[in-house]
Amino acid sequence: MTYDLLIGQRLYSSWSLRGWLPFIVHDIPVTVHDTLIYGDAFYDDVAAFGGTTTVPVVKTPDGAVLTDSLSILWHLAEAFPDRGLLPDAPRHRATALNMIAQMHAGFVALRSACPMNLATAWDGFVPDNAVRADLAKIDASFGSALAASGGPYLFGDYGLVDAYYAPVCIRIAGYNLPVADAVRGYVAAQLSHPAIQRWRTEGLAQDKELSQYDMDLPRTPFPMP
Ligand SMILES: N[C@@H](CCC(=O)N[C@@H](CS)C(=O)NCC(=O)O)C(=O)O
Repeated sequence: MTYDLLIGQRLYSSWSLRGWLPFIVHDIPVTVHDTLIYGDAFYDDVAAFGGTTTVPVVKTPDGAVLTDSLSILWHLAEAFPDRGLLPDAPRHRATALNMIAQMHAGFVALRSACPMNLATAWDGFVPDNAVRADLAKIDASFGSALAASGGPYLFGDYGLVDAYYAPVCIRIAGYNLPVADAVRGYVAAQLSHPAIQRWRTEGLAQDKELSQYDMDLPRTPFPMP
């Protein structure tokens, strides 16, 4: 009953992190396989795994191949309905699913201006209006979920929606983005989670820094709690 998961470099691959976290946090057996985004063998590795052109890719124990983080999470929520992957209350469950869909399809300005980078943080990043608009949406949706649940995660315990927004929290910390106090507290909780700590430790041990993710800004140590 073991899954296989193909992922890219841990310091940089935000979608890989989204696919990996649910297995680790919810104790779902998985064998992790590594490839290198920007590496010469990347597309061959993905194709050999049964994927298309991106990571993460999951092979289920019965042989289905899931080629998108959204289908991976969707499948896991169906396959493990009793592990708290989604909130129990139907209204909160619906809101969590909506937040996951918004992340999958949106936050384009934030994603392109602030690539996920766990190797370093950057000093003096100035968000433009489009990034500020994304941050305002985050303040609103995180703020209302945290106010209703009481935290520490969006709907109380760590679930799929937290996994999906973990790279956003890494961006908020790494670019010192202006967010509401409640969101800053949630970012600290995310970065303190043992699975996130493990992901970064494994990334630092594994990766060479990728120049593709360099910013024209002074570096500062990544503010890991
Ligand atoms: N919609 C996809 C996006 C996956 C994605 O863009 N992954 C990046 C790595 S973070 C990738 O594989 N990039 C390689 C490429 O696009 O050539 C998902 O949710 O899984």
